[in-house]
Amino acid sequence: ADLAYDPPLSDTSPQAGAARVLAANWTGTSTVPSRSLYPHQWSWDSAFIAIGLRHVSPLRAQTELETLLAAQWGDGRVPHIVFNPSVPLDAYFPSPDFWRSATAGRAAGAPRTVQTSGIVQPPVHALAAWLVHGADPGLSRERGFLARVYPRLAAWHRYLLHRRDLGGGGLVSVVHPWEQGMDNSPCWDAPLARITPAPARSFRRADLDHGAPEDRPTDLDYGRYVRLAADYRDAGYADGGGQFAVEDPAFNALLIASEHALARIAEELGAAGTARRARAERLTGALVERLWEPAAGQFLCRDLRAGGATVRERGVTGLIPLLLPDLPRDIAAALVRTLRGPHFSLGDRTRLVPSHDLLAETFDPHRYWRGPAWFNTSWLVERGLRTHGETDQADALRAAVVELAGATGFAEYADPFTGEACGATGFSWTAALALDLHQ
Ligand code: 9YW
Repeated sequence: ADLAYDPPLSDTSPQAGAARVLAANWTGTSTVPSRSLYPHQWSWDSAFIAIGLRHVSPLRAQTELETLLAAQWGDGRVPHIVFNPSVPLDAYFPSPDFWRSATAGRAAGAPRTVQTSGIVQPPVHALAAWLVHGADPGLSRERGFLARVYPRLAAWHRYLLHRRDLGGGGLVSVVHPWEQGMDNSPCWDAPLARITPAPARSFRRADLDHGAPEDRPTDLDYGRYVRLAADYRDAGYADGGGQFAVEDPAFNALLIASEHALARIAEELGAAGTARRARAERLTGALVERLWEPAAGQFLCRDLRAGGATVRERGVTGLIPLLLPDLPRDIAAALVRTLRGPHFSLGDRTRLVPSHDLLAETFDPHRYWRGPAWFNTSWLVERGLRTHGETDQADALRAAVVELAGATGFAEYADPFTGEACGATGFSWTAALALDLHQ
């Protein structure tokens, strides 16, 4: 196997287009989410990218995950960004001189040789590693891929389960909206409202050099993101003391799906997967007990810094647990009804899953995670529909992902009603996941 692959320019199919996006965004050891907006390596992006990349280059897909995991901290956390030292500091904010991982993260075991952020992103990695292995088991065994990534993935889950159970109920909390991956979701409005924003003049937003301001988070949002991240850094990235702590359905569901994948990986390596399966079951129980809201027909976030109050906003995050095969049947059925009902209107007013409740006052069809449809969340919901036997709806969603990814030039996100492209184009996870669903 070879790291090089060259999608032929003469091939005008959407799959070849997707493969060309991934080839153009490849740096030699990993893939940037977007050449313009996000010129470093992002954690959950790399997991989704590897899932698509496995169809065109299993070796690149393995390398993508290995590069990310090589930047793991001593305490087990996998940072949300691994910085590329050859990219100028002002190309992205917050840059390495903001996070100061090597010094501020010393007690938490930040790596010395590479600069990273100090927060995390959703743990999709073990799931990705298992899927990547399956694309070419021969190459994977020959390279000892699973044997090398398994201990790192296990330490990553250990960090989340032991250092991030801030509510004491068995679930993991995120300590920053960037950790959950849906930066400006209305789900964060209430928990963020308590945070004093950092002064606007204390930082410079590089994202506005590339993105339309009306499609991006606001300056007030950014002030609060910066304050939270700076406080975490100044506490040496120690967990437990911050002003933001939220139990999120998607983050926890992805951990559970990855724990199931880790059980399979352990078995493939000749060890027992039983303890991991039992843990995944316990986590599923905790997810249902703490975040399921029968009256809403979906999961909702829990705000630990408001005494554990339920966040009343309906985000797409609350539908993603559909991905779990061992979800109680009545809950899976209710989630499917909610997806098709007026709040998300899948198959009726929308073809991809909107990131937020269409009926909410906070809904905005263009502003980032406040309404637009994203391809990664649609991929996760597609997997959930298929897992629970909703084949027709899964097929329709799959077709929409493949078609709209190509039609938008592999856009970062899209207007949920019209499918019009928003944000950057040539976006890696859009290309990767369209390639995956095309198979
Ligand atoms: C930012 C890279 C990341 C994604 C996040 C998305 C965005 C970074 O881009 O955050 O600077 O706003 O919200 O989920 O991983 O694609």
